[in-house]
Amino acid sequence: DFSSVHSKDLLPAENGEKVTRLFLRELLNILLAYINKSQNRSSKVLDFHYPHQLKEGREGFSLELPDQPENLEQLLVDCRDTLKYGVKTGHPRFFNQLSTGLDIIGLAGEWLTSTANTNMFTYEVAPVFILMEEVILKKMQTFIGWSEEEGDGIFSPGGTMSNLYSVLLARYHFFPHVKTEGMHALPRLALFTSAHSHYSIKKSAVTLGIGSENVFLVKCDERGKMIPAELEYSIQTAKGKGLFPFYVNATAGTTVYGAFDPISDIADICENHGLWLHVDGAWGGGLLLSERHRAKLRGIERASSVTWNPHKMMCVPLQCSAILVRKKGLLQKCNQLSAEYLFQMDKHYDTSYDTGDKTIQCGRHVDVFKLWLMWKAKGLEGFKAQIDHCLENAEYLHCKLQNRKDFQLVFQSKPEHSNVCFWYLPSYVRSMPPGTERNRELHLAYSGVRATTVLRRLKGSVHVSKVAPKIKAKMMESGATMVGYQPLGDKVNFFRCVFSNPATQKADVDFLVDEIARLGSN
Ligand code: ABU
Repeated sequence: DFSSVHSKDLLPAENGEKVTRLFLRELLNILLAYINKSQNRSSKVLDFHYPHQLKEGREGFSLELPDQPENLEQLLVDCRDTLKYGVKTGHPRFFNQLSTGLDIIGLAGEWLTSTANTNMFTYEVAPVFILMEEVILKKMQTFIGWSEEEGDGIFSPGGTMSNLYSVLLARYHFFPHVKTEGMHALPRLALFTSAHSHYSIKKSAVTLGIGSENVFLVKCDERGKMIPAELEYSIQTAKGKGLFPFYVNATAGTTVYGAFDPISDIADICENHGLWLHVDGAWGGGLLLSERHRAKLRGIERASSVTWNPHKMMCVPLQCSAILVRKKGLLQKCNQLSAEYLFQMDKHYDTSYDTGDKTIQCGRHVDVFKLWLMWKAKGLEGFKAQIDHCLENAEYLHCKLQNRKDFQLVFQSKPEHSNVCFWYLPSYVRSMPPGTERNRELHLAYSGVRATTVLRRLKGSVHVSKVAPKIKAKMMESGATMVGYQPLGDKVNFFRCVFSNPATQKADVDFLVDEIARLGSN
């Protein structure tokens, strides 16, 4: 019972060791119970509450901040509640995000990292972690295919930030004086990325003062891959308008379709025009570790920079994202400001290990240790096996949906990554023969256009409008599974199932399909 104990009684309080141990053990019990529940298929993925319900503190869970210290018993209750109302992203039936799963070694790594509570800016305060980062980044560069003499990088707070680094570096590479003179000294820059690429490329242009209108969204084929001829056309168009093309992003594993842009063909175009080629492999980079799948990234070794998020396909606990740069020294030159209080040049060790000045941050979380520890625990073989397993699950779902009359795949071809995109078919759509008329009805049912007409025709069926959002709402309220949906281009809302959790088995895939069908037909 911790009801008469407060945080002031914990270490560094005198004689605080025993109560500290007891408190942390109790917390550990809470976390272990949560971990067990996360892996237990009979427990829910989430216990959904609307924001006002959580804010009201209806079930005794208060978000309000007190003036007086609360006792440790209350803090343990708060910890339990925080987990209770959260989403179990490690549950084998959580398919909602690209980053899922709960790796126990990764978790141990994160605990150690928090306990060490150090900062990644200098060797002085993070000697072991800095060296681990060097080892891991080198390993990743080897899988990209850069030579021994090439390669640099840094862990950053997520794929969007890693992509931001790529645009920043490309701009600096062509216009080093931007660092001192700013954007006014530059021509109007243009960058190119596919219509299916992640919005972070456009956000980078916004953040860096390049402007969203100067981002050219290159057309994709039906499968979501950038069409090289369209890239060439976009570059010519930009030049014709007097813009200065400097950067192309090729995506290895698009967020929704999981498509891989043809990197080699794009690299040829970049070479011809002298452009920086970035590969956003935030999602697909992990496939480099798999013998079965790495050919999908053919040509990546020709990139000037690569984003790779081990917190996605490699199941490393959030966050763990790397920006890898082919040209050594560029990160440092681009970002270095040599703050004298931190990066003293007269230190008694090799100050190139004070990697913090390569970054646009000052303080930097240790993201590398959990990955390093997981690599030790699994070896390359372990990562390969888990990645192959996730893609097998996607193939299984794809194959299963091909044989179901109540589902329609968004594209028929086999998944390239672990994304499977599909519609659930309302019964009246299902009964129609495939073709234009059926597609039109599907569109109406999902988009909610003419909902009342459809409603009259269907006499109150749930499928009258916006099918996916309605199924998703019911799914979250029942809490047994979670999968995302979105529209894309001319495609009305469809489900996107992604697999990155090695704990997911075929029976979980069966469960998801049956659950969507159950919720859709009720
Ligand atoms: N940064 C992309 C993450 C998107 C997703 O998890 O669906």
